[in-house]
Amino acid sequence: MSSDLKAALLRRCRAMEIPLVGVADVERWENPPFRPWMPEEFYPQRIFPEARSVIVIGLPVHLPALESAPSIWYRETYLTVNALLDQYTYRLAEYLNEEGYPSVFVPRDGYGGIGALIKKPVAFFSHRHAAYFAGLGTFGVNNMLLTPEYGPRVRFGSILTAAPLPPDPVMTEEVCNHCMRCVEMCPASALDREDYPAGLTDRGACARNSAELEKRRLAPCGICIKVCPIGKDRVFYGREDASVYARSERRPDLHRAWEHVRSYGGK
Ligand code: B12
Repeated sequence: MSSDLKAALLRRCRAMEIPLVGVADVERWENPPFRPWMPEEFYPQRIFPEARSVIVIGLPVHLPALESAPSIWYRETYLTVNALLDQYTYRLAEYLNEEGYPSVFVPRDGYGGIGALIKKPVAFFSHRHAAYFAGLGTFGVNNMLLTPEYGPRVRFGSILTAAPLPPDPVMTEEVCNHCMRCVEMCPASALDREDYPAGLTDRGACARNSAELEKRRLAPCGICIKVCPIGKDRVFYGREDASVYARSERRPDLHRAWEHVRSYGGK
């Protein structure tokens, strides 16, 4: 196990303003934490047989931009975070390659447009399961990985590496508080009240809603992550009261701002 390499990697991440980083060893996929579990073909060591560890990074989605969703502001934020995830994970993989450990980055999404998802709503590798094993959070009713720092308002990217790095502990305390705001406010009624993975997203309904928004260049939807009350980002931005999305009288100033943003930039 190389603790020095891990320390050097964490220093690099800090220098790149990456707030969340975790490491999982690939054996964790062999011991499913819940059922149903994914087929073995999705395990990192099946995709890249040299893999010994998976490094997962998380970049936050800024809550005030997301709050205007669906909007061009959130869409552009999402695209920017995606581009950074790909670039950072590529660069970290290259660093590990230079250090002599064969490594690859996995693109943050891995599908060719919403049409591909409507046909087959799964990607070849799951970043949120990797983030779970890397100790970054636990699954919420909205099917997302919730982190104490940003709730579900964080996007993940992963690096599969031959480097045997010391893994981080898996988080045991549940982060979701089962408030059900995500279920109640989903515009596609795609979520149910059961915990993940018993209550899986109705992927078809979610993807079709996204396809409609895409026609107006306003995808993704983002509502199930904006209404989640969990996350220190809420305190940071002064948004502790997550009831404001359903009750405009609580923050008319914010509702006016969101209406303004939404009325520009879409088709
Ligand atoms: C496909 C996809 C979608 C699809 C389908 C969602 C889905 N599959 O649940 C759509 C378009 C609907 C979607 C929507 C959203 N997504 Co999305 N999406 C993905 C993507 C590209 C792949 C997900 C995937 O395939 N997972 C793999 C399988 C293993 O997971 P699973 O589907 O839950 O499977 C379980 C069970 O089905 C069971 N199982 C039983 N039998 C079988 C059989 C097979 C073949 C499989 C695979 C599994 C299986 O095993 C699994 C383990 O429990 C990932 C990026 C990535 N590559 O990871 C982002 C990702 C999951 N999305 C993300 C986000 C944020 C969203 C949205 C909020 C939209 C947005 N960006 O604003 C919404 C939220 C929807 C919701 N509440 O669920 C983030 C999540 C971040 C987080 N904090 O958790 C990700 C990780 C992107 C990223 N790089 O950060 N998404």
